[in-house]
Amino acid sequence: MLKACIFDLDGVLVDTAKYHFVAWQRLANQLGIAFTETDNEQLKGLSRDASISYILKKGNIVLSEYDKQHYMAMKNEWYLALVNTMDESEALPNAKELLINLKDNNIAIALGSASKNARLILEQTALLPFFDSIVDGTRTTKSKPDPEVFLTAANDLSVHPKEAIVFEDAISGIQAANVGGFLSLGIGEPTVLTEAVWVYPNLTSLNFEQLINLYNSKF
Ligand code: B16
Ligand code: MG
Repeated sequence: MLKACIFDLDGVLVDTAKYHFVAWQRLANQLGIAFTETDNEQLKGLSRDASISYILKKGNIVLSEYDKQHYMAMKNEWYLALVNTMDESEALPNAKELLINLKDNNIAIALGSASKNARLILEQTALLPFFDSIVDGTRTTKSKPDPEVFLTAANDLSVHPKEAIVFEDAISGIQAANVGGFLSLGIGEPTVLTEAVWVYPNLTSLNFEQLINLYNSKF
């Protein structure tokens, strides 16, 4: 029986990638490294630490751990200034409606995100009250494709992975869901998210009834 839905944040419920892009590009430029939209795509779903490592590698720059932490903190300050301008209108289409619809039908709801800023973003976009569990970058030690983030969420909700659908926009997130034994629903391009059980371009056509039908079709 479908008991829970676990949502990734960036790329599924909100589009914070555009703010990450501005902040990472500012940092990269300061270090004399070019940073394009294509680079930004590569960072989707990666942790902050893995993201700066990608940029430094691109620029052939080696930094001490101290300097790395300093630059990461600087990037995060710039990013947070943008996040603080977010409001309800930045929840992606049908995100709030779907969460309400799932809640009305007693489906438990969790967040499974790599972001250490997840709670603030949910607050800004007024989505926080819908979540029974929030598993973010402050609660995990292993990055996707490790299933830790989703397994922790399932544990919080006292459900078995088989009883939950994971909504993800990143390849690594889909892999994490699959490895953890969840049913994965990709948000994006079927040609990119080839390992997802189902792929939808966004949340707009999804509702409780349809998710139940999709879920039941697998058992
Ligand atoms: P922060 P998700 C991820 O969010 C983003 O996709 C990724 O680009 C970002 O580097 C990561 O969060 C860490 O974010 O710097 O806020 O801790 O897709 O897992 O919700
Ligand atoms: Mg994402």
